[in-house]
Amino acid sequence: MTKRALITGITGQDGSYLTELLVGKGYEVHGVMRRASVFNTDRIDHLYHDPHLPGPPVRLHYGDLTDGTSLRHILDAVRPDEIYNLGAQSHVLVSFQIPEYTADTVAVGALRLLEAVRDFVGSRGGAVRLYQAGSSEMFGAAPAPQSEATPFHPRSPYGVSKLAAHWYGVNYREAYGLFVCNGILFNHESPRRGETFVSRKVTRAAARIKEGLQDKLYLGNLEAKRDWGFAGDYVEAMWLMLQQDVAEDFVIATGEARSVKELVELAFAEVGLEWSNHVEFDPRYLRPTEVDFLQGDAGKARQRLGWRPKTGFVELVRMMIAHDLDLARQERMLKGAGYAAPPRGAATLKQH
Ligand code: NAP
Ligand code: F7E
Repeated sequence: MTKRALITGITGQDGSYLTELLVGKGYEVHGVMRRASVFNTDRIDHLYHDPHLPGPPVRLHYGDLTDGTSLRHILDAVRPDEIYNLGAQSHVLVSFQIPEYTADTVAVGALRLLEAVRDFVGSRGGAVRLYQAGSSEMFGAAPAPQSEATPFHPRSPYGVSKLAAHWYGVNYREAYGLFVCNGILFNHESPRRGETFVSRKVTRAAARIKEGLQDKLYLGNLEAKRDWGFAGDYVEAMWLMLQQDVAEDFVIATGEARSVKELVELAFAEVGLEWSNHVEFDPRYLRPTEVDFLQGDAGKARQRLGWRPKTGFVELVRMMIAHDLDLARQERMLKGAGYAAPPRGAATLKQH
């Protein structure tokens, strides 16, 4: 029997890698997509295609985590075996600017989905397994290294909302016996990472500066430390969690922490530039409360899931730089040929 998966946030970084993984495993994949005024499927265009033609079984459904009715309709239509709740307003600094919306998507959105799943399981008698995308931001100010046993101390509306979603998951597991796994994932990046997260902002800028398309990169706090892994490795852990006999929560991390400054040094060195000639401080990128030091202990995932990261920090940064150099070169060539518009995904001089 072909397994059916439903992914919220399928158009995001993790959604695209998870779709690739599940299609490769023979799943029929359904995704919840938000309506936008422009196409927002860049990351999955290579997987999604005209449903009238043969090809990978990927289907998209309009819906939103702020709209419980849409989630219920999609559950009824898809009847999934596994659900991956990846949809979120996932930017920490932006969560200080739109805290209510962040809570509505991240915290109440998870609750809406759990309620819909509870009713779906109750009325249809089906077994559904749910993965909830939790975050190391829930640890916030808790001392490193952080594991499943570390008490939470979130430092942003995003972190607080993710923590509420985490506890909703635990509660629905205990109260109703739902199969819910909370993944507590530390930062994971890739060439598909959103351009306003620090890793991609840095690799994109280093590449564009190298190609003469910009001169400066404006950043906030360079001292914060993060445990950065590769998104492609992390989606495998999500899938593994749902294949266990018992639903549990797992920390997923590399166990190595680097500062933002180390990331910047490495990225600029990769393109043969001295970072200090190009990087400037802009207080706009500081957070009202910062998370200083995240370093995960993924020992439980190693033992129970047999999961370990395959991609190291240096390899990750090289992969991202190589991708962003390609984009920057395309942009430079187009400009040289008199085209004003940059290629899709190459973005503009704007720094968010
Ligand atoms: P991302 O690239 O920002 O993708 C977020 C996805 O959620 C996008 O598909 C987005 O749609 C969708 N979305 C936003 N608001 C929504 C709403 N109201 N209803 C339905 N969908 C909505 O995030 P990511 O890096 O792939 O992360 C995936 C999940 O893991 C998120 O929940 C994130 O908070 C969590 N997480 C990420 C990391 C990390 O380091 N990447 C670490 C821990 C946890 P659009 O494409 O239309 O914007
Ligand atoms: O910031 C510092 C910033 O925005 C990392 C999300 O995926 O991972 C991500 O959240 C660090 C912070 O990621 C800039 O202050 C300096 O200390 O790349 P980030 P994040 O906040 O760690 C967690 C696990 C998630 O769950 C989230 O969804 O870099 N920093 N200067 C900067 N950060 C940004 N974005 N931009 C700067 O200019």
